[in-house]
Amino acid sequence: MIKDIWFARLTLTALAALTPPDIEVKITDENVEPIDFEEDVDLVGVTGMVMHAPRAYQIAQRFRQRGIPVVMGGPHASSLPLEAKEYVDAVVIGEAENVWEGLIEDYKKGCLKPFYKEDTFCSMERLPFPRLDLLRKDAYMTVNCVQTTRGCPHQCDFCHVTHFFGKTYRCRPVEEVIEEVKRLDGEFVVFIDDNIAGNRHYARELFTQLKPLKKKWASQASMTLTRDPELLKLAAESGCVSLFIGVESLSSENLKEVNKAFNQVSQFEEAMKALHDHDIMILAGFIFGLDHDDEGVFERTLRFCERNRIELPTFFILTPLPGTALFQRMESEGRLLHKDWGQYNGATVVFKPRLMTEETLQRGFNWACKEGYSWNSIFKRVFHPQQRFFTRVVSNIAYRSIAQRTPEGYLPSLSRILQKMNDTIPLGNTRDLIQRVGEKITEKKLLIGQKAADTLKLYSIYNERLKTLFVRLEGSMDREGAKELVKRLKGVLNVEIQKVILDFKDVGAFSSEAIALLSRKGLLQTEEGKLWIAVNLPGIHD
Ligand code: B12
Ligand code: SF4
Repeated sequence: MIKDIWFARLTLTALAALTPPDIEVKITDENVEPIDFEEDVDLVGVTGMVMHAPRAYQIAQRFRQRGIPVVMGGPHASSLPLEAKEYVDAVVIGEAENVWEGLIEDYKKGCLKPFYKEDTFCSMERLPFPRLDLLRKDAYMTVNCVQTTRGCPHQCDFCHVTHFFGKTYRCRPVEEVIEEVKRLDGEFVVFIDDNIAGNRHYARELFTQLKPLKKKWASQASMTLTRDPELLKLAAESGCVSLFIGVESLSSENLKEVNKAFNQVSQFEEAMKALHDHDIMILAGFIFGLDHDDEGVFERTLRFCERNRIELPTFFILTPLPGTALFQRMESEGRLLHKDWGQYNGATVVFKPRLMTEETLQRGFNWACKEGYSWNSIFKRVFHPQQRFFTRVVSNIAYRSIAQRTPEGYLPSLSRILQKMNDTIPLGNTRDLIQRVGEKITEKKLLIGQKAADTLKLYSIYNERLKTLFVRLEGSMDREGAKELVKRLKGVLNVEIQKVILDFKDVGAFSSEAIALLSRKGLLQTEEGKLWIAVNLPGIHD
């Protein structure tokens, strides 16, 4: 038997609980056991995410060949019901709670309809407790899965949840959740919610009532929870030992573009610290391949995880799932490589990235998965005095065994260079700085203040497709700063980079020596076609 390191799926146990008691139900989870295609059954239900669609259709075909009708539901069938209908007898679009009994009645009468869909979301009150008795308990890390809420108040571009469960955040009555938790064996529970802290008031009540049960629990939450010290403390006191947090990207531009600007990059380090201060283990999700990701993203992200001792980093390749805003955008831009759903698994490139090639994205992702679970990286992330040190090491070993199966990857050659390029250059002499002239001069002065007066920050991004390095400069520049800049830029010049664009817009002050040096080295050229192109060049006055 295959042992699933994950927790059991709630989908089919929830569906079994909705089934009238006079009907015998059997659950087969192909993650942990093979399907018996010869089994004597009357009706087959299949579920699956997008990546499971090809397999779900094969399974349906095998049973239908024997004349057994098949019903399909879940994220994929709900997003593409017409496609699913070609392979099955009936499709349940969306939640099953309000349609499943009716469907069974129709089946008994021999008149299954092609589609079942309720226009409203179901009530979260009095949901029957999932039929955990139908699962092979020894096959999972735990079968204690409970759902407290559905939907999410946010609407991230790449996420399927809001489209599927609605923007309205629906909560089960706390007392019903508590009753369900009380009935579970063992001390550990997984709340499979997408965002357990999506409603502060509800979460407060839930955590308060969980406290006396003395259970330990894990779940998912958005980063907003880390900005609420009172709620975070309560979560920890109620038994929270680990949280999956969708960090997604270290670039504000990326986060803005995918409608996740509520994740504030400047607060990430603090957020991770807040979780650790409560001894909450962090499972952080990162997406590679967003439109502002260049070749440096893999190493940058992994080093962030190591610096912040993120216990279990999980890397995904951006995947446009049908039904999401991202899918529509990618499709309208002609960037989808194919619609072979089996490859829409978060580990395979299925679209054209903007700043790098498909191959670089795939190899860089593979590198991050493997390197992230190398002993060296595990050591950096978990080796610090912590109460649950043992759990952290054991979980890393389990993740490492999965990471080892990732195909070989490599770090793109420019990655290291890009990290170096992005380092801040400290200024030695700020006395001779000359303020830049421009409409935003006063604003700029305030913005730069004393902080930027003694540094020059470099933000560079490489477009592998255009073979161009874009460098945005921010702060102020003296002769030493300019010298260091020239040194770094010359260092990046290699066959791969064909053009460097320097953007001076956010440089608030220069020394005249710095300008002279840049000009002498040929870095202030503005003509197209040159190797170096300077934009937003400084006008200065003394
Ligand atoms: C817990 C969870 C996990 C767990 C366990 C997976 C599982 N299947 O339980 C883990 C952490 C392993 C996981 C991993 C992944 N997950 Co996940 N996961 C979830 C989560 C949060 C809850 C699933 C759940 O139990 N829901 C509760 C049940 C009751 O709801 P339900 O499954 O939708 O079922 C209802 C209806 O859909 C319907 N129904 C469903 N199936 C059927 C079948 C029939 C016959 C009928 C009649 C009705 C019916 O009836 C049910 C009751 O109403 C969902 C988000 C969500 N809120 O659903 C994401 C979600 C399912 N995951 C998602 C993704 C993308 C993944 C990953 C691919 C991520 C990645 N890139 O690696 C991996 C895949 C791993 C794998 N190999 O399967 C996406 C799927 C999107 C899509 N369109 O395919 C979701 C929707 C989240 C999202 N952000 O978009 N996941
Ligand atoms: S916060 Fe998480 S669950 Fe909510 S929409 Fe964004 S990605 Fe989806």
